[in-house]
Amino acid sequence: MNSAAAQFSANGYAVFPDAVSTQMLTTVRHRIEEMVTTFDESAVSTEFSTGDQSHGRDEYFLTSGDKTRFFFEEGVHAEDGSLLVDKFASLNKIGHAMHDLDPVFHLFCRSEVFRDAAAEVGMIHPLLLQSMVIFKHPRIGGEVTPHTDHTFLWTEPQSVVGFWLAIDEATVDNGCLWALEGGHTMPVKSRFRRTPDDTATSMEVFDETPYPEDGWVPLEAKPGTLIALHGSLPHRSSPNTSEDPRLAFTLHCIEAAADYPEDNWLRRGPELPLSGFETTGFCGG
Ligand SMILES: O=C(O)CCC(=O)C(=O)O
Repeated sequence: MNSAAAQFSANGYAVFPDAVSTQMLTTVRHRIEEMVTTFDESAVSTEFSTGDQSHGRDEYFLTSGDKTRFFFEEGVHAEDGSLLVDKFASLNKIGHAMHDLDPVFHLFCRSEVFRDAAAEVGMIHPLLLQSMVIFKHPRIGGEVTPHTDHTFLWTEPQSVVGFWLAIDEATVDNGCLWALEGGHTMPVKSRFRRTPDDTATSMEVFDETPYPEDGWVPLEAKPGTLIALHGSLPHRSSPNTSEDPRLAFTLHCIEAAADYPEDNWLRRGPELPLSGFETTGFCGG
C-alpha cells in the first residue's frame, strides 16, 4: 500500500504536498478573478451558508448542479438587495459544475493532479460530480460546520472522495480545514436530500449525538497542497477572522459503479452527463 493510501485508510484523509505547481495555481487564480469580474452580482441575491439549511429551498441552489453559479456570504446585502461590501469580498463560493463548463477548470480537473490522487486513494472509476471555488475572505469568510461529504453527495455504497486544494496558504488563523481523525469509520449521522415534491431539501438525522470534541486535527496547508477527504470523514472549518485570504478549490468524485440516488440535491440535466478523468477534450460546456 502506498503511503497516501495508508494515510487515507487510517485517518480518513491523505495530504499531497506540492501537488499543484505555482504556475498552475496562478492560471487557476487568474481564471477565478476573471469569472468574478464578469459576474453580474445584481442578478443574484441568494445567500449561502452551511449553518442555515434554508438555502436548500432556494431554487438557485437546487438548480446549480450543472451550472456555474455564484453564492454570497451571509449579511453582505442591504435590505434593498444591494451589496454592502465590494463584490470581490462578498462571495462565499462558486459552484458546482465548472469542471465541465469552464475550459480552464475542465482541463485543470482532468490533469494528472486529481487523476493520480484519486488513483492513490483507491478510486477505481471516478466520475467528476461537483466543483467549488471556496473564497473564505479575510474577516468575512464564514464557518463551515462539521459534516461529512457523504451526507450531501450520497451514493450506495458510499464512494464520494473530496479533493480540497489550497490556493492560498491555509492556517488555523485564516480558517483551514479540521478533520476528526479516523472519524470515517463511524456511521454518518445524517443525509441531506430533496423532498419528495422536489421543491426543497431536508436533513434526515440518523444520530443526534454531537461529534466528539476531542480528536480534531487542523489540516494546515501551503499553496498547492491537495488533501483527499474520505466521504465519511467529519470535517469543518472556522470563520476567517484574520487579514489573510484563504482561497481554495474542491472537486468531489464518486465511483461510476455506485448508485447515485435521484433525491440527491445535486442533479444534472441529460445534456451534461457525468464524466471521468479520461474525457480530456473540452466540448464547449
Ligand atoms: O473549504 C472549506 O472551508 C470547507 C470545504 C468543505 O467542507 C468541503 O469541500 O466539503
